Amino acid sequence: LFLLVCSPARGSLPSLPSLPLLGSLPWMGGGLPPHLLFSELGHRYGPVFSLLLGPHLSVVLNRHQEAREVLLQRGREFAGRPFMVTTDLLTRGGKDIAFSDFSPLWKLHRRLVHNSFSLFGEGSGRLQDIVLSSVDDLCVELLSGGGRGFDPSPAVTRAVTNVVCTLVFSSTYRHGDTELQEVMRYNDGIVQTIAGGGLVDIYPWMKVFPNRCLRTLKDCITVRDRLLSRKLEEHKASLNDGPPRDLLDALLQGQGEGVQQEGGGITDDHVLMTAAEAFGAGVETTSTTLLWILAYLVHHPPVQRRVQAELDKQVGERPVCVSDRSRLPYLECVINEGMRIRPVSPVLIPHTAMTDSSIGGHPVGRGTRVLVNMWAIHHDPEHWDKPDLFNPDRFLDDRGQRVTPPCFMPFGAGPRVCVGESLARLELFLFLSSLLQRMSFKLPDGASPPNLQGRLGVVLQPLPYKVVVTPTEGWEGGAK
Ligand code: HEM
Ligand code: PLO
Repeated sequence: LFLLVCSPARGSLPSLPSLPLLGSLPWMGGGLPPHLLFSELGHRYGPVFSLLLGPHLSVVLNRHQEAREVLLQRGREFAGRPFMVTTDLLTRGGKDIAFSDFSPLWKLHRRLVHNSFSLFGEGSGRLQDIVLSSVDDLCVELLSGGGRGFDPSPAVTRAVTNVVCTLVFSSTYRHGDTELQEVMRYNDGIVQTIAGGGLVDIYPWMKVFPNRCLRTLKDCITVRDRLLSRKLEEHKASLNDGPPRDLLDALLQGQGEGVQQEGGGITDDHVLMTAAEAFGAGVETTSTTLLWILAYLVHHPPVQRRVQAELDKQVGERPVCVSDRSRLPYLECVINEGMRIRPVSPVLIPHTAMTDSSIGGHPVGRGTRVLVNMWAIHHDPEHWDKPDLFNPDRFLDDRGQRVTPPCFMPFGAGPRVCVGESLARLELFLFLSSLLQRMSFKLPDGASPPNLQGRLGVVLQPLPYKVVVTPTEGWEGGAK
C-alpha cells in the first residue's frame, strides 16, 4: 500500500496524497461539503494545494490573490470547463454557456447572450416593469397570511420564476397556472438531481452507473425540452425584424451572426439550451439570494429597520424604481453582505487550464481543474474583520462611501464572470426595496431563528424557515 500512495510532489504545489482510482478521497473524510472541506484542508496544506478528485488533478484556491490571477490576469488560460455527466445531459453536450468548454463558438454565443441581456436589463426599463408587476403580486400574497407564520420560499420562488418567464419567453402566469406549476416542478427535479453536493464532482465515477437520480433528471429534461421547444416554435412563427419581445426573440435574431464559423453557427439547440439556462440560473440564484437576505434580516432587526428608514427618507410612499438605486446605498450594502456571507455558488463552477500555465509561480499543466473556493475568500480573516458576522457596514468606508473590496467576487470575475450579474443585481434591488418598503419580516412568536448553516445542492440554500409579515402603514393590501 505504501508503494501505491503517490508522493505529494506534483509540481511544487503542496498536495494531498492519493491512491490509484480513489485519488485523494481517503484523505478527505468527514462528509463535509466541498467549500467547507477545502477550507479545512487549506489550514493543513496552505491556501493553494492540489488533490486528485478521482482521476482528475485539481487545484484548490482559498485566497483572493490566486483567485484573481486565475480568473482575471490569466483568465483566458483558465476559461475551460471540465466534462460532467449530468451537465452534459442537461445541455445537449455543452450547447449552453455555463458548462460549455471554451471555443470560438462559445465566445460568440456568450457575447450574443450578453448583448441580449443588456437589451432587457438596465437599458430598456422593461425589466423594471416586469419585476415591479411581479413584486406587487408577491406582496399581496405575502400579506394575505393574516399575521400567521409561514415559509416565504414558495411565494418568492414563484415571483422570481414569473419574472424570468416573462424575460425569456414573454409568459406571465397567474397564481396556480398549470404551465407555471409544470415549469416549477421540472426545475425542482433538475435542482434535486443535477449536483447533490455542489458542482464539484467528488465522486465522479458514481454518476456513470444508471440510477434513480439520472432517470429523474432525464424525465425532467424531457418535460423542459417539450415546453421550451413549443415556445421556440411559437416565437419563430411570429418573429419579425422589429425590436425583440424577449430573450428568445433576441437570440433568434442574432442567430445569423457567425454562420461561417467552424463547426457551424448558433443552432436552434443552442438557442434552446440558452433559454433553459437563463431560466435555471435566473430562478435558482436570485430566489436563493433573496431567501438568504431575508433570513439574515430576521436575525438582525436593527439592520432591517435601518434599510426601512433609508427607504422612508429617500423614497417615501411612491413605488421604488431603478433610478433610486444610487439613493439607497445601505440597501446595496445589505445585498452585498448577504452575497458575501452566503455565496450561492461557494466554489463557482470548476474551471480548467486550457494550456500549460502557472498559479502563484507554481507550474500547472493543461487540463488541470481549478476550484476557486469563494466561500474561503469571503470568510478570510486576513481580509474581513469577524468574517462570520453579518455586518453590511463593512461595505462602507469611513466617510460613508460604498466600497467593493477585491476579495468580494460573488459573481466570479474575468471571461467566465456571471453573464446575469447586472440583471441579478437589478432584480435583487427591486425585490428587496419593494418588499421592505411595504412590510416588515420577523420571527413567529416562540420560533427559533432561521438556521443559517445552509445546505449545498446545486447552489447553497438556506434550510426552510418561517416568518411573520406585518404591513407598513398605507400598504395593508400589499400594492397600490
Ligand atoms: C455563472 C453567480 C444570477 C447566468 C455564474 C458563476 C457564478 C454566478 C459564481 C460562475 C462563475 C465562474 O465559474 O467563474 C450568480 C449569482 C447570481 C447569478 C450570485 C444572483 C444573485 C444569474 C442570472 C443569470 C445567470 C440571473 C441569467 C439570467 C449565468 C451564466 C453563467 C453564470 C449563463 C455562466 C457563465 C460562463 O460560464 O461563461 N453565476 N449568478 N446568473 N451565471 Fe450567474
Ligand atoms: C438550475 C436548475 C435548472 O433547471 C438548470 C440550471 C441551469 C443553469 C445553472 C443552474 C441550474 C444552477 C445555478 C448555476 C446555473 C449556471 C450558473 C449558476 C450553476 C442547474 C451558478 C450559481 O453558477
